[in-house]
Amino acid sequence: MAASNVTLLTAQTRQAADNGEAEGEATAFLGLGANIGDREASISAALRALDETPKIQVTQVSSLYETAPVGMTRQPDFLNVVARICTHLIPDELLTTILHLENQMGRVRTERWGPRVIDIDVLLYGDRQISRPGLSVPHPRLSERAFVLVPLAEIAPRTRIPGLEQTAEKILHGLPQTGNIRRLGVVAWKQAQSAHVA
Ligand code: GSY
Repeated sequence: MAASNVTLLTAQTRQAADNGEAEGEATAFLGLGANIGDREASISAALRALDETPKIQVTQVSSLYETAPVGMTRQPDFLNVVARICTHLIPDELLTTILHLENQMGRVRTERWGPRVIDIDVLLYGDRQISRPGLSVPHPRLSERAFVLVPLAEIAPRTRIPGLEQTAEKILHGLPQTGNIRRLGVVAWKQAQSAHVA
């Protein structure tokens, strides 16, 4: 990680301590998506990079799903997964780490809803509700997005979504339609560089 990012993380930790925010262990869920280049390799590489990051451990990953694009529909289909992580990073540090990783992997934020090499969203951070510029948790569109809810309900069906007070599974079942979502299999992200669907 670049020195400037380390400095930023240290400052965020100090600010959190000043705010009385404990630096404990939290379970968080991240949504990962890719729709340019070798989509599966990007998702595998991102999972590995997250797991290799100090204070983050990837503890569970959903199946890999191929999903029709939502938002800007004239773009290639996405591959999506949801990962459960155990982290000692506070939410702002987690966000900084994710933005840094996205940049390292070549994500260029041009169009808001446009195609991307990798996209990583913080879906849930424990039972926290956070709403400030740059960081909204739970993810504000989580309850509308089958490409998030299908993999989330696969690995954490009984997880309650703070603010909605319903489980991921219940919200998924309430969606009018789950759209075009195809389960491809398991991502072999822990294995070396050549990831493949098992
Ligand atoms: O917010 C994540 C990026 N994204 C996706 C995505 O990951 N999957 C699908 N199917 N559609 C999407 N639209 C956007 S924006």
